[in-house]
Amino acid sequence: MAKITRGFSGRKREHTKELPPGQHLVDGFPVLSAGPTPRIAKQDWELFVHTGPGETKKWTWQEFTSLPSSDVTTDIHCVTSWSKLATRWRGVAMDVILDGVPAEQQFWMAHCYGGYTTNLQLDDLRGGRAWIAYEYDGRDLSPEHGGPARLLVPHLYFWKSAKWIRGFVLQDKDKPGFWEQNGYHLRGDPWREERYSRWF
Ligand SMILES: Nc1nc2c(c(=O)[nH]1)N[C@H]1C(S)=C(S)[C@@H](COP(=O)(O)O)O[C@H]1N2
Ligand SMILES: [Mo]
Repeated sequence: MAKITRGFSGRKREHTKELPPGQHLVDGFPVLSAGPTPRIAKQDWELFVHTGPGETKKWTWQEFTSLPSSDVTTDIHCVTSWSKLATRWRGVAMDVILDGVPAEQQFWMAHCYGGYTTNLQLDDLRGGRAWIAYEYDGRDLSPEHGGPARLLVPHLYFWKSAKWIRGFVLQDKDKPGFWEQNGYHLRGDPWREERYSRWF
């Protein structure tokens, strides 16, 4: 069955491919960083999950890359309105990293090398929809795009996909991260157009 194209614009995909409201496709892969690109050598890289005083899990690069990983092909949507379809990644599912975390531990802050932060709920990090990606398009993730490793949460706007991921800290409630403090939505579902927080 062919898809029905409404109207005739001559522009490809305008009405045939499902994009979230207000989004358009880009060529290439834009780089959006709030500051300079940190360069972290793999031997200095470490990932942590901090749930309380004295309760920190840590992985070195070697330990992290020994965890089971998966290939992910997914669309990504930046709040500045560009989207990219069928991007290819390889990474470790957040289900592996947050294995054993009880459901009550719902609110997390992702922390990055370089200081960027973004808040995420456990329900958005688990269930096979978030990864720590270390390959893009079959190659090591480049520093500009967050290498050695970045968070990938493609069902939320791309600002949630924290580059140069360093770790996760449990929060007692949902608190805004870097962009959220500057007016972006606390959750950021592109299909609901949760771009900005209503308070701003
Ligand atoms: N550490 C860090 N992560 C970040 C950002 C950033 O500035 N610093 N920018 C966010 C934003 S707004 C977007 S759109 C994507 C951009 O990722 P890209 O540069 O790989 O396209 O990274 C997100 N993750
Ligand atoms: Mo963004």
